[in-house]
Amino acid sequence: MFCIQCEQTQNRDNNPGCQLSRGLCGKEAETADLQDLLNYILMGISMYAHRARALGAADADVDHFVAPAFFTTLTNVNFDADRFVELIGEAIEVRAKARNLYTEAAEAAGQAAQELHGPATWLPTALNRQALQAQAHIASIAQGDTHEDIFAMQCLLIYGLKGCCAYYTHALEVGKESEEIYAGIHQYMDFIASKSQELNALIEAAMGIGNLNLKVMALLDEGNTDRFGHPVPTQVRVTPVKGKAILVSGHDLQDLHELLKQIEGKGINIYTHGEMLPAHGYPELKAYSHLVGNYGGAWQDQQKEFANFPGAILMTSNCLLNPNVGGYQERIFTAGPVGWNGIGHIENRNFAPLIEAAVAQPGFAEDQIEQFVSVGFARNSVLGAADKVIDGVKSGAIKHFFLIGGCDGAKPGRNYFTEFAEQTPDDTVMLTLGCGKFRFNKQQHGDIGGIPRLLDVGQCNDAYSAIQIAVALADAFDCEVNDLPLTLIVSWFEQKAAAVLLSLLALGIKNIHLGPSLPPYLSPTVVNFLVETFDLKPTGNAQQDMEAILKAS
Ligand code: SF4
Ligand code: SF3
Repeated sequence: MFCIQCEQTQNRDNNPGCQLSRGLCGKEAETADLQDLLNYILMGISMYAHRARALGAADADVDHFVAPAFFTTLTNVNFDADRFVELIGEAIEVRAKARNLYTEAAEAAGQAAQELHGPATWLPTALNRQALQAQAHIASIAQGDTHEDIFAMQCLLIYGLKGCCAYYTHALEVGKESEEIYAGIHQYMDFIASKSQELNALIEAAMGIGNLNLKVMALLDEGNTDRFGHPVPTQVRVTPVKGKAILVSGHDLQDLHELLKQIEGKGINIYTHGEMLPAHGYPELKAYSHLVGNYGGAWQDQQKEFANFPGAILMTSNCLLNPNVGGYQERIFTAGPVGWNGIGHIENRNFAPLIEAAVAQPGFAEDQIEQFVSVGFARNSVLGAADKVIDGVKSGAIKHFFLIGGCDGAKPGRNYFTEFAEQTPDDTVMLTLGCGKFRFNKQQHGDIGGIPRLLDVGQCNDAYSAIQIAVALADAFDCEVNDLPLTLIVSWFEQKAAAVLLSLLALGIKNIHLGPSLPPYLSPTVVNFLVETFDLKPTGNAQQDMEAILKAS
């Protein structure tokens, strides 16, 4: 096992990477190895699909397979070794289809098909856990003695593309797909498989993945808003009400919608958890009266919070932790890309087992005192109040904007983000998104002339919405985004955040403060490049950073 994809990766004697019997996230070495093999074969699929597309040939089965399969290997998504054996078997079949597609397209074009190797041809000796694990070394990212800068860039590409594929999977779930995105995914998978040693080509590909991810997030935004309407400012109850209950976590709004429909009239209340909180702002979702509130905070606290939740739980995407620790393994269910060995998995959005588990639980015995947080400040509602915001800036009532958001995690250094939010002066506005917001979204931040000082833009993918807000403000002030009184304070944890970071960099956004630490796979040279080219800053001390930002603005 060697896995270095997330912020909490182990670090022994300055040697980063989880490489013992289990990663810090709970992923067993065997599962990590099987994930490497799956990723390897996915690259093989794309090697053929990319070449076939250049000859005008595409196949829906091939295209549809890669992104959702890649998603299963993100941090805190799927821990089920058997599921990866199945996926590897399916991937081998899809690769054969992609190979035929390419061979036939080359033949039709009167060309000789290229002989491809490595991920394009590798086959296991047998399709079982033991045989696969014995051969997994060929697919390890740590394989070979790659120079540290090349290794850093290869990691950035793989993890950025993983995040992008995860968002694309969400877009597919809300009925959006795009030829351009399929082509881009295959192109960059193929590029990664080529193991380029050219630093400039690798940097160019990183920016390409950033741009691709921007288009994916735009597509997902379109899918969510077409289906559920544009989010509107909404007060969300964060204390329980009496009755049977289901908790829905993760990012998949379609899962929540289906469940809301299936549960109608059954007397069960639904609560959102973690990244599902922004769902309350969507008109088509908030219309359901049994979507009663939000429960708990960010993903890292789930073992305690789920243990105390007196109902059933649905995990629609990342971030899942070991459900056996809190003793709620009988009443938690996974869906879509998520999995844990022995935990019930919902197939085809048939939520009957989840509903049954909720009915068997006691539910909340009584109403607790009402408390609320606000959501629904995505691009449409913020830009609807743009005149007010622009006047606020012109009159000097709003001195600065901060975007404080991204992924949360368990490390103590993450207090930085809590402290930073607490120290924002009263004449500044905070935009937030991702699960990092739970560090400060229940505090009272007040308002500036009716504009709330904390505006919850949405999930991490709603970085797209935040970018649109920034671009519109820049237009209004006839300047560049980098010239706005705006500072981005980004917390990263997993690969979706890597994709968002690449998108921000590809847009040329400078002066991003990134923490709580820099990605462990980056080499000093690559970090220097990012610092010099993009003015990227590692987060330091909240008070000192705040002083420096306000002094410079
Ligand atoms: Fe380690 Fe993170 Fe990989 Fe889990 S996902 S094995 S914690 S690096
Ligand atoms: Fe959080 Fe996992 Fe990333 Fe979507 S739920 S921001 S960490």
